[in-house]
Amino acid sequence: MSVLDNRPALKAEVYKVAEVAGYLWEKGWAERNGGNITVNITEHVDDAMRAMPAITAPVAIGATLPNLKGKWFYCKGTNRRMRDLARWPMENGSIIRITDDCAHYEIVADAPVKPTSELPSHLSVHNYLIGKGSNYKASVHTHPIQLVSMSHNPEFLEKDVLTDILWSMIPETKAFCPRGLGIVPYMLPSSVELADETIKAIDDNYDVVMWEKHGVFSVGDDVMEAFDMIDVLNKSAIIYRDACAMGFKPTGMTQEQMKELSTVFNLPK
Ligand code: 2HA
Ligand code: ZN
Repeated sequence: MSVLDNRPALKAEVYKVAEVAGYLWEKGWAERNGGNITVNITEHVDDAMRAMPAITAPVAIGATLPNLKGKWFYCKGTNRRMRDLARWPMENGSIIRITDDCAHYEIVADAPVKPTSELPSHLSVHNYLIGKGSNYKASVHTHPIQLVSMSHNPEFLEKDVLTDILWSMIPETKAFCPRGLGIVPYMLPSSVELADETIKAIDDNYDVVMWEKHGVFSVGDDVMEAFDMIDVLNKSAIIYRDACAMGFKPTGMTQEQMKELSTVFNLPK
């Protein structure tokens, strides 16, 4: 028995996470337990689910997040592997609800799989998104090889330098990641400071944020959207790398060509 049985909409959301987890592993972005995914599934929770007892005692989130009162999330489990989650999402992740004090969560289904170590960042971001009235439901953190490599060059970490390089590699990147790549300087993984800086970057109008020398964090309507933006950015990083490997620095599209793209496709930047 699974909480997903007879709940096709909820099951579809969880299985989208499983599909993306498989892509992350295949791309080499999810070594061991690397990366994490959370999805706000509150819209799929019915009365029978709301009546289900918790299967763990409440656990402190480490922050009070007022907009999460009564909200539910599917979360990848801490120390679990994306490649396992791809096949068995409810054995390597769990469904949690936030308690009424907005400072704790409890696991409701299917098994007591403790959520991701990056829960403070993920839940703080969901709290921020709800507060802003955003439709975004999913957040993805992963370790895309070529993007992370580029974050080891301090020149690329100045505001929008990396965004401009990546956008200029291929028109699709600006079209499908139109807000670019925000930068968060290196901070201890799982820390509240990292969560706070990530929110600042999202508030600065980025949907994808680079965590220097660690990985990226992205938000979107659903987990596929959040994944696709990282994928197009990393594609550009590969093109940049391959041009350099061929012995030249790529010229990139011109500023005029990128401006034209924004005008014709009505892009925000
Ligand atoms: O979940 O990637 O940043 C493992 C990580 C922590
Ligand atoms: Zn990580």
